[in-house]
Amino acid sequence: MTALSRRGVLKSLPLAAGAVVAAGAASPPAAARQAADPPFPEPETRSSSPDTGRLTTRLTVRFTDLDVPGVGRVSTRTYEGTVPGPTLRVHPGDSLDITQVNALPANGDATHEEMNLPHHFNSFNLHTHGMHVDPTGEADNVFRVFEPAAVRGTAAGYRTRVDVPVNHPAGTYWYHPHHHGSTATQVLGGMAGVLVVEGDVDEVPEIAAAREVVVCVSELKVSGGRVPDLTSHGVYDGIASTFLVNGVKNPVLTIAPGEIQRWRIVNAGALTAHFLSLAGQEMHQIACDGVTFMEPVATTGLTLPMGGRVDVLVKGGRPGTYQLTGGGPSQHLLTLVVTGAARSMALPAALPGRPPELPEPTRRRTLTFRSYENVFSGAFPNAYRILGDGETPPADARGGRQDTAWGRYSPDLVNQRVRLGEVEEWTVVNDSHAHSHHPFHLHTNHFLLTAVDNRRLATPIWHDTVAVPPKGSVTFRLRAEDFTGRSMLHCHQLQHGDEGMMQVVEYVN
Ligand SMILES: [Cu+2]
Repeated sequence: MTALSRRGVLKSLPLAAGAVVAAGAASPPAAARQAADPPFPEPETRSSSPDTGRLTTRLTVRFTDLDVPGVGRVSTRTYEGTVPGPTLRVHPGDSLDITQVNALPANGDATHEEMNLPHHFNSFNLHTHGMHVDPTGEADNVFRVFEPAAVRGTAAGYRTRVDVPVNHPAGTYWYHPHHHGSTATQVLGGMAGVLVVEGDVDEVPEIAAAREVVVCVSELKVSGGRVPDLTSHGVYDGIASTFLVNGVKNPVLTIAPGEIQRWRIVNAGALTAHFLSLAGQEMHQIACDGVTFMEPVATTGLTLPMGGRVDVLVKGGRPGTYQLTGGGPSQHLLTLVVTGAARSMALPAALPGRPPELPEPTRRRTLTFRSYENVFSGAFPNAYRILGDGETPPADARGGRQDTAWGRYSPDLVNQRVRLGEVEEWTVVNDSHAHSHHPFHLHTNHFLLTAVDNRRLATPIWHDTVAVPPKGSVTFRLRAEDFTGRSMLHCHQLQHGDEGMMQVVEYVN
């Protein structure tokens, strides 16, 4: 096993050792095995102080030379020199206080005229994906721009302060840059990290007894020792994605027969959805997008769109070697080796979940993801748009210009205004051609998915990101709460987002 970051592996040692101890009656063979094999790689962890309830940390972004397994030496933008960045752990009621230093060089493209053409690949900001927190000011505000220190003339960092509400769901979230125009480029270079909110679900005895494993799936686009900037629409077309789990290609994890592990799986990719499968082993989903279910749900496969997370309990079955597969059956993300003395661990019967219920909606809206191909001249010939209520797109977009008003994203334009407390029903339609996936992501509030392609779910599911099937639709209920101000909704195929599939949503009282 080759580590993407030497530092990451060193930091992972105490974690792995702790997991063995926490497992209690680990049999001698299991302990010996842990000592002999390289530990499963985990990102460095930074936790809030139990005394102050504060996680004060620094995330420096710079070009870093990494040895990417199976690819070779790559110069790419990273958080703290690692892919993924450190895992941040907080509790409900805590404060996150992050200082980001932008140690990237000045942007080569000094000016840009059109907001919806990718640009300024060395500017960023910070999004706490999925968290129900303030989207304004110095909090989860994706309208901010963190310029390179070289341009700004000071090495002082940009500060992000996020107060986690005391009733925030405990679960798996993540952070990544969200500067419109450079998000795809930066995430495809590995800028992403896991954010864990610890809480009630972790205290369920069966879950507390289970070894916890972070599975952060990165998607890198590497060519010629670098991750190309998104300077033309097709720049990534000929480059196969490199998928890494915690910075390592197909790392090996061990589990005993009968042992239960709790995996926090994050799709930290920009372009590829995963269809997770762990053939031959039991998998029980306990949370989606950070929100815990009412009870575990046995599953044989899960769709994990870009930006989505699932928490699952995996139960070791017959000894042998198994694969967690992703983009397709041949896409091995992680190797699970079932070995050692059998253990007897139980699944929880009930979970402290959020009930999948909202009252009848009093307002409805429909949004449509639409792509117009070859309508512009230049490096970005396609238009990616979200069309809202009452908007009539041109019958033929051909000949349209970048500055047409239809569905055009502008940070100064509010596309959707949502009143706090009001229950709405939204239908998001994907009318793009058959292979175009558009994951819908809403910032600040979770929504309750009730139907896919007009077929009602037996049990609705809370999401912040959901795959909208090609030529299909999703329907959900939304009740925005607690936070007013301008926020975002967009396609989480991040290249589409950077090319305009993005809207401003304003939460109002
Ligand atoms: Cu899209």
